[in-house]
Amino acid sequence: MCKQDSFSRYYLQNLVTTFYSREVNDISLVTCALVCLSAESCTYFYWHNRSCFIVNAASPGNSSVNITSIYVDDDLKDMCNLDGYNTIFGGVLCVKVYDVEKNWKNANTTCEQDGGQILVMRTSVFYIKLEALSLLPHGEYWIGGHDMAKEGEFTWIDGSDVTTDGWEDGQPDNYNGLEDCLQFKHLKLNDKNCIGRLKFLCEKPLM
Ligand SMILES: [Ca+2]
Ligand SMILES: [Ca+2]
Repeated sequence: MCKQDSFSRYYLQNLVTTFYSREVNDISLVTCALVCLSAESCTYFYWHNRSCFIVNAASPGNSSVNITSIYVDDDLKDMCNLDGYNTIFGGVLCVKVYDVEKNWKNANTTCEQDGGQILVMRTSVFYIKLEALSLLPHGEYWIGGHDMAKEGEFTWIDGSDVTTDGWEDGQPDNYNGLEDCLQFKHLKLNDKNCIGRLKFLCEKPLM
């Protein structure tokens, strides 16, 4: 059995923009899989119309492509089941639901101590929300966005803008002028006072 048979294809629920480290044109799917296997660090690859995009999650490149599916090495997809982290998106990202309640800042510190950060629902990667649903009971959880720098302008902690239609009706409302942190509330986004104590979601890369 050839090793290239060990890749599984995962279909994404949205069209997703991803950065890639290398593009190889005019090769077959099997050759693309072999390129990924022999690459220094290939987290997953995307192949379409004989174009092969090699993605290194630890070192994203500057070029991006819109993808509808990914191929992930089966050997990788369960690697983050350690210490309560679950694989989502075919194992590209590891997510943990922390069942203890902390304020937003301490929640993020806990995630950093795990080698990651409080969960970011990236603009073009809002699919993570969809993927995460199977992990999440309805409830309230801190996630990695805030408007601490400028009132009303929410950013993720990686610096990217929060651009999503996933807000709860009437939110964000900066209630009482005190709400600067983002929570995931019954699967919708809401701004909430950062000193409140909630369960929270952490993410870390597969590496
Ligand atoms: Ca605010
Ligand atoms: Ca609010």
